[in-house]
Amino acid sequence: MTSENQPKAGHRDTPVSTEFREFMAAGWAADDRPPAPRAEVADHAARRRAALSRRFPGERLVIPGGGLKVRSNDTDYTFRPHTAFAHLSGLGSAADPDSVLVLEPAAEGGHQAVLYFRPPAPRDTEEFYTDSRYGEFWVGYRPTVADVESELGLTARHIDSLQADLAKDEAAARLRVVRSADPQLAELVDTTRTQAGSTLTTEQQHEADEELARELSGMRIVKDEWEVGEMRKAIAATHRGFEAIIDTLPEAVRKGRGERWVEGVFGLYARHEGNGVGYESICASGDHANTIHWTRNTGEVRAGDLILIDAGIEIDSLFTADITRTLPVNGRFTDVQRRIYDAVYAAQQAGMAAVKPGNKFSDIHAAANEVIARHLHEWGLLPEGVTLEQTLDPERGGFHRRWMVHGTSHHLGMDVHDCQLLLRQDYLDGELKAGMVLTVEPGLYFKADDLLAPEEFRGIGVRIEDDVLVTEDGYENLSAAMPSTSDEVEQWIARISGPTATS
Ligand SMILES: [Mn+2]
Repeated sequence: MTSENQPKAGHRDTPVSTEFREFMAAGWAADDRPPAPRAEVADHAARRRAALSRRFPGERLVIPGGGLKVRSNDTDYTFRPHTAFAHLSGLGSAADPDSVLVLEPAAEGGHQAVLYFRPPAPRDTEEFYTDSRYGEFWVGYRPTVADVESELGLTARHIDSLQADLAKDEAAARLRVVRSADPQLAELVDTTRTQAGSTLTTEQQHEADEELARELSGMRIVKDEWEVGEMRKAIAATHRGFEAIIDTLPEAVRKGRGERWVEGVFGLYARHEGNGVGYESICASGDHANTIHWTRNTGEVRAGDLILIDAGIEIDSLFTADITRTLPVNGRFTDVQRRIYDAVYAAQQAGMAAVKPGNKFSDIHAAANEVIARHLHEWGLLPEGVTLEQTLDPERGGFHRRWMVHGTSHHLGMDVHDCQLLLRQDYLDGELKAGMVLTVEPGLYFKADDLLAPEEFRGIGVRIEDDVLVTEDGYENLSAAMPSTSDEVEQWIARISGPTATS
């Protein structure tokens, strides 16, 4: 509802004559476009709303899409709606800023969905040609109330009626809002329910809001068939992006600042095939691979190094892939690089084998970590006298974590770290169920200045990450089409770059 205010600069305002106003308002062809057709996602979104409705009977639920954030002065960051809003409305990358979905408790039980937004101003208004944030003259086509209603199969209203609608009847005291999606609207909800005589303390009200946010985050944990299909599309697009990277590696080496070149090429595919990247791409060559969140991507890409690329394309429904491949820049692993790579691959296979209904989410990490620890033990890297059992016991050891500090898995969907608000009992300690999508992404990281690592290991970092669907009897690796053994990776690069590669 409430985009950040842009600071007003008066130095370019021009006086507007009445004659000009009249001139601008006239002479536009009538808008005779038919309303937008019903979107494929509409039925899915309706089903999601029905599930939420059953969970909060009689309560008015406010799910804001969020507003524009100022980048500087009168320019904004690219808008991306809050994921809960996108999930329940069905609006993906086309969502307008300052939209709010309200689930209105219905007299006969259940809820009615109302989408509040700002429809385009008619052409005889000043907003049409003076408002650089919303005017169609500036920002292009925007949907009408009729468009939204026919596309999404819900009721749509002008955002100006939201405040009064939130305050009407006794449900005004039983409001819940997703606070983080729109802090200003959250304040309005606070005032509204207090004035309506809510008997809850502020703290209890905020707890109720948190419960709603957690429910919205958690209800996405099992993906239906349509959602899995969207995941497949995101992964296929990401696959093509990775192949474009492989194709451009020689150029990345030649041009200098090659990590940025790689980031840019992937970003080109992300924007062309989808809405954009699902998160900032990590393009980390050589020792940068050992910086887990290396998104600066300012480094060189050198022949002889490995380049770790952790990137995913978010398609227009906002589902995103999250894939990591670690590639030898010149097409061939050295013996040492291969030794480390194969250890990570073995750990990933062990992690995947633990993906089946009934197992706990944390079993994946335990299985992968056991393989990581075993290799480190065999290589003699653990402290003198520490056994494998000891390092795997978190109370007495955990030494192997020096070289594998992160978790092995996270849920994946419309958010790269999906379902993040779930409590530990439902996430880490939760049971795997068919329809969940998660990553399996162990790694080994030997920093260039790590004096406890063998000299030949220093500066080598490897992670392999795939996106996995839990099935009735195990798992399906949704990104299996992207080569991942060391031999397959070499063949993949040779196939794309040709026999001369980049050496
Ligand atoms: Mn990941």
